[in-house]
Amino acid sequence: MNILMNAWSYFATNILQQPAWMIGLIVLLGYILLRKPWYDVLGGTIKAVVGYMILAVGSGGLVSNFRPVLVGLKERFNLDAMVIDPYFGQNAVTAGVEEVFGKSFSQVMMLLLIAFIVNIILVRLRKLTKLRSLFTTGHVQVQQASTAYWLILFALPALASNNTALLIVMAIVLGLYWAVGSNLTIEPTQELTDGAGFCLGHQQIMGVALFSWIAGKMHEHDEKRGKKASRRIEDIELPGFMSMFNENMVCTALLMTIFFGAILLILGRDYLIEAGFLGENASFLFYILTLCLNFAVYLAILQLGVRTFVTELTQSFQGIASKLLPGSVPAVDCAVTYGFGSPNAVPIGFLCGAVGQFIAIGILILLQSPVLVIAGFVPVFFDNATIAVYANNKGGMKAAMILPFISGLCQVFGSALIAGWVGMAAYGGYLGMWDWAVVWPVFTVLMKYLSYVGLAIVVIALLAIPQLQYRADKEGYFLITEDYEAYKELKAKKAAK
Ligand code: ASC
Repeated sequence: MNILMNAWSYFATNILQQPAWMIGLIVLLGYILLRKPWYDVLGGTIKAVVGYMILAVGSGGLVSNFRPVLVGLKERFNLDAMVIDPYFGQNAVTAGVEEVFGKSFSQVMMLLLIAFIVNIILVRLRKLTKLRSLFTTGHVQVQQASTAYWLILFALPALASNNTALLIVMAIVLGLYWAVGSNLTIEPTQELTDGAGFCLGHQQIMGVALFSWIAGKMHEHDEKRGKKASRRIEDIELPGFMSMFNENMVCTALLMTIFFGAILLILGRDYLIEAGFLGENASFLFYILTLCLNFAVYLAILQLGVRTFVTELTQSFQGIASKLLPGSVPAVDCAVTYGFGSPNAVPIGFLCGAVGQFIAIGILILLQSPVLVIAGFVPVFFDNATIAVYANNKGGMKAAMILPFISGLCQVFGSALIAGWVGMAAYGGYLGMWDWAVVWPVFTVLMKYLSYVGLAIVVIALLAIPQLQYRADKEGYFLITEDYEAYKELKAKKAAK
């Protein structure tokens, strides 16, 4: 048993929680199953790992540069507020779970393992479950396991006395959420990427499914009225001086300079020097310009990373999909989608989401809410940019603006309500991503008030979702992951009828 635990812990720390190595392992396994020559296996694996590492440089650079700017608002104005951000959320769980529930954080790692196995089993039984996707983003899965651990323990305290039952119940709910949520993103992701063969395994997967659906409906509605508003961002040629916004780097650099420039001005030179952001004699102007243009730099790096590893992942996964987990696709980080669709959807979604979040925070302040929220960079950027990429693809520019704005409102209000209620706000942070601000609070309410009946409702509802998806399109449902070209032909034939 000890050897097994050690092996698991080695695997979890070095591979599962390091998405670059997890993707590397998948590519390695996939190419071996495809019986590729050893040099193709090695070459493909290296490209996949390096590509993912490049992606991580991009997304990590964004997070480490821009998170302190947003969190600075809390310090600068001495606010007693919680930060909505996955890392602050995880810290809150680490700090509080022992004090509040008398449980140690190490259980979260057990939960991660069992929930991961649940995900694999559900996909393996796809004929029955109709589930087709495997989560591969371990760093995100740890954050989710932490939060789920707290929420479920809060909702079903009777389980606390029996560790085995507790972990099994939690792993079923969490593993089901991973499998069902990522499965919901398959159709919009295949459409966005023209069949790249992956879907989303992140923190806004149900949000992406919902908003993609709404964006599609908005598009239908506009088309019926012959409106132009639903054109995609990439199809809009801006006239005159505005045409510079057609170029993604210029667009990102300008929009971010306006947005973060304003926040940096509000923080003020004195604060930035005091907090160690800015040297005593450094130029404030060039500090702002450099920092803000770095946004465009990191986004460019991120897109390069995506281009480097996506083809390897797509090709090698056919090995896994043909031999180990038939008809399945990997569920990957949301940043991967920024290499597809309109690159300008990314800054636009971020800005609209930020406006939503700031308005919601303003309302919390006006209402003298007991829980105040500080926007965290990860939810405000990665959720809303992702939602915009999908919304733009299905519904055009208007959807890519309105839906992230609504998402921003949801993130703040939902997080304030749930984190205040379950007691995480007192530990300074909450995960804050869309699904965890909206979907998981609903799960928690059901389980808290209806106890095991609520738990049963959550599990049955999750199991029912892929069944309903399958019923809606029996012919295309598995075809879309197995043979995307054939799927497109099928769709075209249906549309012609
Ligand atoms: C998260 C998280 C990150 C980012 C990253 C986006 O939820 O924890 O580090 O989003 O995955 O690429």
